[in-house]
Amino acid sequence: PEQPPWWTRAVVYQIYPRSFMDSDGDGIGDLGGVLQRLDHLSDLGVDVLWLSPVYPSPQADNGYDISDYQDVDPLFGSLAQLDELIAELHGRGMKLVMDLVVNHTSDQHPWFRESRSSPDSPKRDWYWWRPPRAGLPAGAPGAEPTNWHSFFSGPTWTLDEAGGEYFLHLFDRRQPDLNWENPEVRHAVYAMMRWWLDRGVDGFRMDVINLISKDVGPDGELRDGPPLPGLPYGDATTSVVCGPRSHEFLQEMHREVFDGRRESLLLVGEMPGVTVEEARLFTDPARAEVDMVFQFEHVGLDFTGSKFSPRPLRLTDLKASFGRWQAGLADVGWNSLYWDNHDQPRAVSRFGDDSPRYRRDSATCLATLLHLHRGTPYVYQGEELGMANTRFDGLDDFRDVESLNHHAQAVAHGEDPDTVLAAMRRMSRDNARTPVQWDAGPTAGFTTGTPWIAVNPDAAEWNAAAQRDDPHSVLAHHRRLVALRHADPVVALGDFTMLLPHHESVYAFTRSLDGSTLLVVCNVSAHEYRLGELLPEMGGGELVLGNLAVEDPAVLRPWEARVLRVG
Ligand code: ISL
Repeated sequence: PEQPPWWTRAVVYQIYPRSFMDSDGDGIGDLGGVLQRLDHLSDLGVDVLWLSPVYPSPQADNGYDISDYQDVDPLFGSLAQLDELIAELHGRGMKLVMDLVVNHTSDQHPWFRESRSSPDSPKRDWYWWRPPRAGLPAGAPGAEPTNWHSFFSGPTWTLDEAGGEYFLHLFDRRQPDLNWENPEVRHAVYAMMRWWLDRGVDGFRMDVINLISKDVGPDGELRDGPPLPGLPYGDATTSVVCGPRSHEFLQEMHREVFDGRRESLLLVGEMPGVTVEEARLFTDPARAEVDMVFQFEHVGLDFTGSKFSPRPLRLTDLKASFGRWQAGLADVGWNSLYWDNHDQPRAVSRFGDDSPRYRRDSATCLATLLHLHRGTPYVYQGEELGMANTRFDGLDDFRDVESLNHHAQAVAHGEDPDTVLAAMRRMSRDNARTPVQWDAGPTAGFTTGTPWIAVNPDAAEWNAAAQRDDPHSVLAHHRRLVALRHADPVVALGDFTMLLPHHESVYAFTRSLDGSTLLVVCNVSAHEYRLGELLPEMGGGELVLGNLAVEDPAVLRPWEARVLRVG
């Protein structure tokens, strides 16, 4: 029988370089810092490093606005250091996955500068240029070519005064969308990707890759989306999420870039709004598109409409969602598993309990729950330390373009500034972007200078140095989870069966392979439960891994998680 792919047994660690480790004292993390901290990754046992963008960039969106795809920004170091990183990782048996941001470039990319220079530019059609809406003068209210609302607030169109036309940007106006309909664009991207693979990188995390195909009519027309309540805009997603040529483009990319070297690579597509049915198609190995996708359903359960309208998560909703994804990709395709990344608030604050009493226990409980699902787990820097949301006193403490744009738009539309700020404190991406807490020093050991965003005030207590040799720490628990996946094929490959789908606090499931079964029981609450009452048929079992010392095997304590061998 065919060997399962290597990444079924792998754990990926994400580095957001700006916030990981600063080696030169400018307050911004860099590749030198990553190179200094590779022992932390080896110690954790992870297999792959996914590095968020380090390419030259004006940093309007912290590097997700790229002005040169084939170099390293001096802010982060040099190409030589990247080569060193590849060699160091390979020497330690780890792989490097680069971020691939090709739905859009920076507005400072030479391609866009040239495209913008004139309607007759040979690169004009590399981006989406459109005249004002029929009958309206350029710049008039509502004259944008479509009514689409940007992911980062405001319209998705900005007028270029000089040329009199609008260009499309699904994100910030400094991130114009590339026109993937144009084969020259696609082949330029493929050539760049081959260049990176030839340099030794082991794959790509493809940023918003399910937005590259826009639903464009035969004459180039783009259509308005359904109105968004309370906003003068319409919903762009119906026209841009998993558009008509998404699969075709990814298959073409596969043929052009990955053929002959696919087995050793990791290809993960980040796909906001993707459904489980679409994900099955994207990750079916026979179709040769990507290995797995990042989906967003489970991180969309604790708000209504916009992420800045938060509400509490119901555990039963989480089970229903994860359960459908586990079932939907059981026989075909593969899941990626994550709580945290650089776009999400910290999981221990969001889904756990970051009060002193339960912070360690809820962080380890959530980690166990996630890592024991079927799929490839992703650990985001600091998650393995139980890093939590930070304190934002006022607007000045925020850095992120999404948060700042949202604040400007919401306040302009008459929302109460205090309410807007309260939602930002809870949901802002900046919660994930505070410096990694290495030690109890004044800047948490992150920099000798002034950090670009304030260190979380809890760093004196919550840091890597304090946890490294403590077997009870969140860090030690993550180490055990990674080791378990490596050691036990049931964790990597076993079938998933959800138990207790309607229980509001206890998350339980089994994983089975070749007659061997693991039972996973996680108490996602501060109440106590009697195991015998919950799962009477599942008595006994040998404890394979747990997050608390078991005092009474019959009692599941607050935030306790157990993995038991029951067959
Ligand atoms: O962050 C989000 C929700 O708060 C998402 O809407 C996010 O913008 C979306 O998932 C796309 O994310 C990716 O592309 C963005 C970039 O800002 C993100 O950091 C990146 O992960 C544009 O490149």
